[in-house]
Amino acid sequence: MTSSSARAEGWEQRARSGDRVALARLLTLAERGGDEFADLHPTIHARMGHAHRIGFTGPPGAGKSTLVEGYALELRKRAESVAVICVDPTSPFTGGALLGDRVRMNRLTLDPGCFVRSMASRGWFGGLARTSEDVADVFDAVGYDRVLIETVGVGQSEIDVARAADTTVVVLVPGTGDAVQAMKAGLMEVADLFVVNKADRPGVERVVAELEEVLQLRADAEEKPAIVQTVAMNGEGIDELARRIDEHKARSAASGRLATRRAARAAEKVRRLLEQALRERSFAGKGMERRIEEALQSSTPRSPYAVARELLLELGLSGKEARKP
Ligand SMILES: Nc1nc2c(ncn2[C@@H]2O[C@H](COP(=O)(O)OP(=O)(O)OP(=O)(O)O)[C@@H](O)[C@H]2O)c(=O)[nH]1
Ligand SMILES: [Mg+2]
Repeated sequence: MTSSSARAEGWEQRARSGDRVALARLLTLAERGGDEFADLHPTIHARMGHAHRIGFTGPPGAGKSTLVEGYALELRKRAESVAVICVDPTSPFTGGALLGDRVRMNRLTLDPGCFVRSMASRGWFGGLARTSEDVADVFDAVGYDRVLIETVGVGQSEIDVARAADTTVVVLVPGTGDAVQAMKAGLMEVADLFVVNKADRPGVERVVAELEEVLQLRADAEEKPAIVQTVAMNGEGIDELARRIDEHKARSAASGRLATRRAARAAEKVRRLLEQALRERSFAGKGMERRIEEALQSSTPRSPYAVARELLLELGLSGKEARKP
């Protein structure tokens, strides 16, 4: 064992006995990824599987953070430990709630049974899906009962984050065409449960009706998602949300869907790790960008397919001959 992996194993042990500093270090290691985390992961993996992972996604400003905070407080009443992962929408096309209007979950940060981790959504090795899943793995392994993951439902990678949960909650609000927007964004297919938040505002019945209409079209009719109305701001409907989330978990565990979903998640993870590694092995240090330009330079324009074959051949990854030009 290398000294760095011995150190990480030490953090893992201390984190399990409640050391928040050790846990924070472990989370940073998970975010950074790379060999050190890969060395530690079998240890983490062996302790995983207890936590219920719940993804919350929906349009910017829908009240996801308010809802997650309220739900976490509800879980705390039942003495469950709760970890929250907030993926900050730093991408240019999602402003999030109006500046200064965003809820920061302050009511959770002083509770020793809660741990809130905010992650910037860009810049980590392997992307958002990799990072948030590895952070969730850490929380799971060190013994948290529930891991709540908030991402804004704009863009495929953000939606993927929420989808990589055992239960995915899509949060909508009353307002013209919200259900239709959600459908366009691909949120309909990932939802195990819908929340219509801000039910104190007019237009609730209309969103619910729109949702029900759209849900008619879903093929897996027996697993039709429930629709819960909430006013996250004052806690209304949170108890029903909690009940519905538990119901979904119990049903999917009993039917075998939970196991299938977790297995699919593991396969997807291996796929992503392989892709990443292959990309790095093929591209890193070989001046591939320059080679692409060189190969394309010719008096007559060359087919990208032919160029790709030629380069694969150079990399020893293809048996096919490149046909010129
Ligand atoms: N009227 C009303 N306002 C709410 C309700 N829930 C949340 N809000 C308000 O909506 C605003 C945005 O809430 P957030 O919880 O930050 O929303 P969010 O979806 O997490 O926002 P982003 O993370 O920026 O996408 C805040 O001002 C909340 O107080 C609700 O049930 N009713
Ligand atoms: Mg938020």
